[in-house]
Amino acid sequence: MSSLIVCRAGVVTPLCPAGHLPHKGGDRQDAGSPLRDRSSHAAAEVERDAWAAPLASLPPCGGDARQGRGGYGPPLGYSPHVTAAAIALFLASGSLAADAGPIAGNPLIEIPAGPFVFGRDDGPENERPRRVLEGRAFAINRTEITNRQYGAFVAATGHRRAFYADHPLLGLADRPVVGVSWGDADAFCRHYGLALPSEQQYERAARGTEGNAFPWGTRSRGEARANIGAAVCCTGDDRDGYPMTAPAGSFNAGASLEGVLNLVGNVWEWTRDVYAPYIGASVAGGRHRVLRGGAWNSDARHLTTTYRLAYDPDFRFAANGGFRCVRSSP
Ligand SMILES: [Ca+2]
Ligand SMILES: [Ca+2]
Repeated sequence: MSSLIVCRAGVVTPLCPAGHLPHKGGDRQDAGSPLRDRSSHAAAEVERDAWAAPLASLPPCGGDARQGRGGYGPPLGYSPHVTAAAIALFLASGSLAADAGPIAGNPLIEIPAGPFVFGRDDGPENERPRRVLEGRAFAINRTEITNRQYGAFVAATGHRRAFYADHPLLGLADRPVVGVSWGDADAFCRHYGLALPSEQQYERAARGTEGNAFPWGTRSRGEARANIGAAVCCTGDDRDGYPMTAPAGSFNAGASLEGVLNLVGNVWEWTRDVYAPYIGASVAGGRHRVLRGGAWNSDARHLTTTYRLAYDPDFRFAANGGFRCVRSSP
């Protein structure tokens, strides 16, 4: 029997059997929750940002794939920019500081050591303060982990499948995997000898060294730079060509300084960090993990390199949350 997931105020949509509802109050009141000590208005804003939100546009789970494809069709502008062959050529040319890494089709991009800006003073309270940190070198997947890559992991390990593996659009091989808990994502990365990125690693990869607001620089997005949602949270918007997830290799125009894709937009990405304010509060008892970067149904407030979304690590029914992995220096 299906349960109901509240999308946003006044919108209730039947979706899938779900053991959890995101952001429903009590379970977010631990020491690590951003709702603590915030105004009710701020809390309501976070409530609406639940990344299970856009479900009014989803067909029923497990529906007929052909019927679903026919109903949605390839989004206009569907044109994956990067193929495996293109990546191989790129790597062979030596023009990209990367190696093929352990995940087929998803090279690891080298991020050099050095100072970088972390946090900011001109945004939400939980993004403060702005600091300059000395970063260690690491390498990060060029793209979000795709359904094809997650499926190979499932086949090799017997790990449970992604919740939307059979979805006619979200489950396409080249799209970022969604419907994975923090534990699923962590298990994937560990299987390949990698880890989920820390918040600091995410910001260094996404902001460059100068603390840019976006992977492509300081100016707000253009439609060619990221897969984003409507102006008002929380629905998809196909003006960028994609009403839901886009191929993980798309939006080259939005690449980071080192060439990492979709660090803002497409799907939120799990980090390994437990949510806590950067300063001034104990982390004892915190259990929510931080997601970064916004998604295909996010509005502009969440599509930055600094927005921090604390989330239930056990929730695996969201249609717009995925991840990528990093290899840290020893
Ligand atoms: Ca879009
Ligand atoms: Ca992303």
